[in-house]
Amino acid sequence: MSKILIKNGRVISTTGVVEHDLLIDGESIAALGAPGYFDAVEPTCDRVFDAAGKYVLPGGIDVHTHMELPFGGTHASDTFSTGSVAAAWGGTTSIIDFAVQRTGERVHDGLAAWHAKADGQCAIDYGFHMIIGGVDEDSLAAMRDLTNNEGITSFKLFMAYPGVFYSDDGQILRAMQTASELGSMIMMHAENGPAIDVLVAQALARGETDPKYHSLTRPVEMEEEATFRAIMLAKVAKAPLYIVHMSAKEAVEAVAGARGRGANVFGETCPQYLYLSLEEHLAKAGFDGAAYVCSTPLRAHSEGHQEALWNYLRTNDLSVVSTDHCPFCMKGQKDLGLGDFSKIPNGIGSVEHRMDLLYQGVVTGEITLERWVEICSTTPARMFGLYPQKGVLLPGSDADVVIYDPHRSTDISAASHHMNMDHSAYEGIHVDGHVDTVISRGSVLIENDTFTGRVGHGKYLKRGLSQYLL
Ligand code: DUC
Ligand code: ZN
Ligand code: ZN
Repeated sequence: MSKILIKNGRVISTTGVVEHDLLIDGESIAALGAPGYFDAVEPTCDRVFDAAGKYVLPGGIDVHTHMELPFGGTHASDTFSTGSVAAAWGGTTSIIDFAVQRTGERVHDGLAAWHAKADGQCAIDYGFHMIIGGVDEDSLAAMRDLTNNEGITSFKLFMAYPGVFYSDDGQILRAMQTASELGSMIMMHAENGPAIDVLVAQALARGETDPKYHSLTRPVEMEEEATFRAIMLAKVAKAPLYIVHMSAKEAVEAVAGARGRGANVFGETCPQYLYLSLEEHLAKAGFDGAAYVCSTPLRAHSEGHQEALWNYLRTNDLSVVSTDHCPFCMKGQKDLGLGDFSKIPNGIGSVEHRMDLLYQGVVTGEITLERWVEICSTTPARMFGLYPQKGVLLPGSDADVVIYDPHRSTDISAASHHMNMDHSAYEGIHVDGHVDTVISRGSVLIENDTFTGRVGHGKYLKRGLSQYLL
């Protein structure tokens, strides 16, 4: 059992920033104390990190990743191994990935396949949500078993992608009723898929094939309408509802309205919706915009979505920032959609950059340090039943710790990132701040710009019910 002392740092929690030293014993946090409090035990420590001038925060938790997801005629290009190492580089010490039940498949078979992919392959701890791709008696029974026995307490449903993951309103209601009975969380991809499919076919018939039509055929109204419908169905079923990857301000307005009425409705957004846009990225000349095809789509900057999303992050109508990490290479994957935007695999990879990109919100005054930690670590832990094991630096919590250096900077580039992608959606972006040291359950994963961790270190996280309900 090794002992680690982190001294002279500024420890960030949701409630403030304090100068505290932190003692790690084995895999857990042993104690926090005023600067110098652990001087007497320092000689007995195996490692001592001087965090003077740096921040000390709970490891990031990215609750929305898709490692190796079969999608769009190919597979997301990060394995659990490459993706979890990349996450560690970026200060993320836990992920919750989406295990998949495809239409026609049994939930338990889909789950077993996901365990087989991840087992022994992760550098950081990981849990699963379950995508329910076919709501029927079998899958509803499986929801009960997963919640009660497997530590999977959240289920994603799709109002989009007919023929792939889509559920109709009746199926959604039934799954929500089951979630209500169990206390589990419904996660919703809220876009009106059948209507979008009509708009896509019409655009293609007009010869509109460039990547930008991906967004133009998924207008704001399709996200807004589906979000509102999901909220109404959840109200009828009395189920908690978490809307994933929100990009349209009008849709978040619907979440804010429901929250104002006291409903257990929560919103998540992703860095791409805070920083990237239809005009500047998706509409790039030629096929370059394909890099930015994801769903929900990037929105028009001129419509004010980015400003509104930052504001909703401050008001907690958006409670979590995840990445929806779903990487595809340009060559051999995104190029499946050359000449037909609807065949471009949907997804952006950024599991490595979430903590840095959100820290930019602190630098630019959009959010406080406390809010940074809250939306990237503490709320994700509470929302998905991992608190206080994760998401907080308290005695007894897992020693998942990031030392963050606000005096260094990071240049994001495919040439230096660790994700298995031949491009970066954030190529050339310069961010203030740099992940200095990353510790996962007392093991040092990153220090001195070197990965010192181990694939296989990461453990499966059996989660409890949400601790975030109103
Ligand atoms: N959206 C994406 O962009 N990729 C994967 C699935 C999804 O809903
Ligand atoms: Zn989705
Ligand atoms: Zn997703």
